[in-house]
Formats: sequence, C-alpha cells, structure tokens
Amino acid sequence: MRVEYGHANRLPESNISTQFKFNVTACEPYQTFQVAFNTDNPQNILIELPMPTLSQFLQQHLAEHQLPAELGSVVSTIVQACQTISGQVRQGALAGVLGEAGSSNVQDEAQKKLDVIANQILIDSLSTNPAVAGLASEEEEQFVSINEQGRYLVLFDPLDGSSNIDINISVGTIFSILEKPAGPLSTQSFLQSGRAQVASGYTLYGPQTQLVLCLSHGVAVFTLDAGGQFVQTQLNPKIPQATREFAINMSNQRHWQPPMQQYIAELLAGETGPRGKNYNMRWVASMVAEIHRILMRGGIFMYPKDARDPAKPGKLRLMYEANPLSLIIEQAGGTSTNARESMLDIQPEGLHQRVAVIMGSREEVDYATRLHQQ
Ligand code: AHM
Ligand code: MG
Repeated sequence: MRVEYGHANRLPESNISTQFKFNVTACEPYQTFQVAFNTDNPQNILIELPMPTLSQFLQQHLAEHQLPAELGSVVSTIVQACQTISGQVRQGALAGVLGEAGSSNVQDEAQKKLDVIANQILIDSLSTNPAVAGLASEEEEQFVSINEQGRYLVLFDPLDGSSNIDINISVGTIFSILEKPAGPLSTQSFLQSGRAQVASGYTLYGPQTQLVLCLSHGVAVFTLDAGGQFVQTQLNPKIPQATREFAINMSNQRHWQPPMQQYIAELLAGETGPRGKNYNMRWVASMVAEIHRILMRGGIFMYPKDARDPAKPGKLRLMYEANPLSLIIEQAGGTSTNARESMLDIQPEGLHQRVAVIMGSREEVDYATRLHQQ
C-alpha cells in the first residue's frame, strides 16, 4: 500500500470511494486530516494535509530558501492591497466603481475608475511599508519614492485587462519586486532585467480570487476563502511542453510581421498543415487570465510587434506585465521571448517600455521564436 501526502482534491470526485476526517492525536496540535481512497488504485491512500495559509506558506518558504523577512513583508503588503481591490471588483456597480474615470494615463489610454482606485490602494498600502524604497505603476508616469532606506522596488499593473472591467470578465493585478541598487533612487534603479526579479505574482479576480506567487523557488497558487484568507491550493504547477491551444488577437493579423503571419497560418492549417495537429483558440483580452489558463493547462500567448503604430512596438509593457508573468511561466517549466531573445534577459530602457510577447508551452514558444530568427 502506498500512502501519498497532498490534497485530496487532486483526485477526480468519482475516484474517491470514501472520504472521512479524523483527528490524529499523536501530533501536536491536533490536526484534521482527510483521507481519500482512490478506486482506480485501491492500493493508494491519499492523506490530505491541512492547506497552509499565505502567512504560513511565507514563513516556511522564506526560512527554507533563506530569504529576507522584509521580502515576505512586502509580499504581504501587496496581497493585502489586492484583497481590498478584490472587494471593490466584486462590488462593481453596487460600489459605484464601474465606468470611465475621465482621465488618461502616461500611455494615453483612457483610465477606468477601477484602474485609478486599484492604483491608489496599492500606493497607499506600499507607502506604509518601510521595506519599500519606491514603486512604479502602469498608471503613474514617473516612479514614486517611498522610503530612502527601503530595500525593495515594487512595479505593478494595478488592474490588467481594463477593457473587461465593466463586463464582469476576469481582470487582475500583476506585480514585480526588485532589490533597490545602492545610491539615490532614480528611474535607472528600476531598469533591471527580468532575471533580477526577487519575486513576482498576480492576483486574478475571476470566479475565485486567486493569488499566484513566485519567489524564484517555484510557484504557489492560493485561493481567497470566505473568511478573507489566502489558502494555498496548488504547489508548483507544471506547464505541459506541448499544446494545441493558442491565444492572439486575430483582428490584428494584417499588421503582423511575416514570421508571425506564417506561424498562425501553420496553426490554422491544422492536421493537414506542417504542424500536423488541430489547434483551438482562446482570447480573453486580459493577459493575466490568459497566463493563468496557460499555467493551469498549457498554451501559447502572443501579443506580437505589429505595424499599427511605429511608436508602439507591441502593446504590452515589459516591466510590470511581461517580466513578472515570464518569471512565473519559466518557473513552471514554460518559456517566454520577445520573438528574438528570452524575455527575462532584455535590458530595459524605460519604465513603460513596450515589448512583443510570446510565452507559454515550451515547444510552441521555441518554434514561433525560431521562425522569427530565420
Ligand atoms: P491594460 O493593461 O490596459 O489592461 O492592457 C493590457 C491588455 C492585456 O491584458 C490584454 O492581453 C491586451 O491588453 C488585450 O488587448 P486587445 O485590446 O488588443 O485585445
Ligand atoms: Mg495591463
């Protein structure tokens, strides 16, 4: 008989013949374990360990990888802000937070009320944490100084997927944490490659509010419970190397460069084309939701460079969208490029720099990137 420790919800419901809870009195403090018998393999018993909360996870993870407590405190501050944002998103029209703010951000994009609210919630929270030296946001033209002595820089997109806010489709907060280099804080302090990130994550405001967190030692997934606690529900998800699912805004096809035209044409050709298999397409128009789908079941996400506006090579931003999500994708076994080089190796030139994005399942990203290098 094999006894496995994990979460019983890893077994399909139909495979669990008996579930019961009992107290194991031999350990301190008394803990409740769930035991599931797998009917496909009766020799297997799965003992469900109690799922750690975010603070329990952080305590254990920081100690195990000898990471500074201050880093944990910055993560906790960001997550507390995300919980507040989650509450606002959930209320929607009831809290009067939907609709346009009537202003534009640095990239000349119309701001939604919730973009502005989420941005302010994050700035207010981070301003109270002495470990934060400064922050940069999609909604702020310049960086914001917080505490000269602070050790960390936080970069974020307060609410990604703005076009979905008013229609009750998933949106999310994306964040990246860097160490502040020595010396006075300047824009240059933030311009570090994605590999330098000490942590990144996102909170997805979907049917469930979920937090995905990476401190460069694997990826942990948490779900917000009814009591307002983030509880770890998955550890180290692995992105399948191969996939049959792609995500791209097809309406821009005529503006793409020839390699991207070729790549998508090959996918659309299906079984009879050079790739020899049929592909399915998804487009949520919230990058954070697309990347979560890829983390859970694989896929490839692209927002390529296109010829619509020479001043905008790609739509997405390197520092607070592509880099943090690329770190998570890489740590989960996927990969990410700008069609030429690894996303995480790009040396940034500006806080709001745009970048072409190809990320997800390794086989597809490598193939699409190779086409661009020929
Ligand atoms: P935002 O940060 O202003 O919300 O813009 C980024 C979003 C991504 O989440 C998404 O992948 C993309 O823009 C959608 O673009 P499109 O409008 O071309 O579908
Ligand atoms: Mg965004």
